[in-house]
Amino acid sequence: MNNSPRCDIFCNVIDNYGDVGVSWRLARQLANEFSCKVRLWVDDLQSFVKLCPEADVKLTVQRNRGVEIHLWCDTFEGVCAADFVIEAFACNMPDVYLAAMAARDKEPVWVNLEYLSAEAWIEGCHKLPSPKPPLTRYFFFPGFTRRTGGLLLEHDLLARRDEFQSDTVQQANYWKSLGIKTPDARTLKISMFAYENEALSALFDVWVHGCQPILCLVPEGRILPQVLHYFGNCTGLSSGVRHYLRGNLEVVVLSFVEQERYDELLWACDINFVRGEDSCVRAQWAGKPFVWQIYPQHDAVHRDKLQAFLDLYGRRLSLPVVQAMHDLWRIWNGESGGANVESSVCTAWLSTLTVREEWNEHATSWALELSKNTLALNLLDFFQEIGRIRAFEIEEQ
Ligand code: TRH
Repeated sequence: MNNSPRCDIFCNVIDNYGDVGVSWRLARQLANEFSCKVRLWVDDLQSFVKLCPEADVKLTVQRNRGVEIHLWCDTFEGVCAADFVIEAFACNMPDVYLAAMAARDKEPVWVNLEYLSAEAWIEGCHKLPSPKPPLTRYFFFPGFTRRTGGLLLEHDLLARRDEFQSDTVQQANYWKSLGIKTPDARTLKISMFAYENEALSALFDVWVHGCQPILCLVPEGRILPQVLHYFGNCTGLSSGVRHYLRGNLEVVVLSFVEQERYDELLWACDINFVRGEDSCVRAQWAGKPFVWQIYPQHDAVHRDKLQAFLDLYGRRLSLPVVQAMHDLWRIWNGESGGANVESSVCTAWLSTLTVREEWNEHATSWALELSKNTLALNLLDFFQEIGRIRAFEIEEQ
């Protein structure tokens, strides 16, 4: 892109990996696909290094994948503000930096990149200005419809996904890299990236006693203690791979991998359990059925968000698929409505298996449709749009 802007992205890590995950993905894309000079200011390098293991937690400034990564510390003395400033998730920009923005001859374009939601109201708030004299900040909402900012998608991701999914050699190499022999065709492959979850042991019970072999791949993380507890806290080590077997269920624990490699796990599995924001989007790009554990919020607003997504995603699905999906997702999000979790999980899971073919087809077309509206491109278009409006206003004066 000609005249690519210099971009600063600010990220305050609250907990988990979603905030830094989105910021890092966006930073890489702006730098590598649009030739922007990008600085990512992040206040927690310990979390960052999980996604980018080559990074060094001791360095306050470093370069990786074409991005300049800065530890966001208290002093911003002498800093020059960029042309395009992206504040991730209303993270409260430092005063010194705001002063540097105000001191520029040409006011930077400043957006607050919001959390992802499928709720209808975001269409009305997307791109709205919020004056912060002498500056103006704009709300920018990622989303699933054309009237929102869209989703983060690398230009070649779907092509790489298709190549992987149609190439048995790549898949065999992938399983080998995990230290696992290629699962046979009968085995249902499931990835499970999740928070603590009350329904886990009931779901595992169904899988243990089911008639189809299940390989469940669990990246290290918050659900792991529950998984280990289910298997009696034994070490489960065999040839360097942590795996557990009971009945028809085999669980393999995976190390947390760098961000670019997580996609392969989603592509290789038949059903993906994901959580938060970024992994949920990646599961949609994988074009496979998925089960979303939404990030729980104190005031329970996440329930409306979950429902809004279910409504949107389910619009073109037949009633049995919608029903199966709703039931399973609700249980997985702690909303079994007081019903016995064991029996509801069992019913919901069996229904899911019967509708899998239609869900699979929908997941593929859904990904294709979403791919027409991408966040990084929309952000850059918005940068240009504001530039044009401001130039026009100056001419008019
Ligand atoms: O970590 P999360 O639970 O993040 C959450 C949400 O984003 C939530 O909206 C936010 O408010 C909260 O944090 C503070 O889930 P998420 O969003 O899926 O982020 C996980 C990131 O980790 C994602 O970028 C994918 C990446 N990842 C890897 O890089 N390697 C791995 O092995 C795995 C399992 C994930």
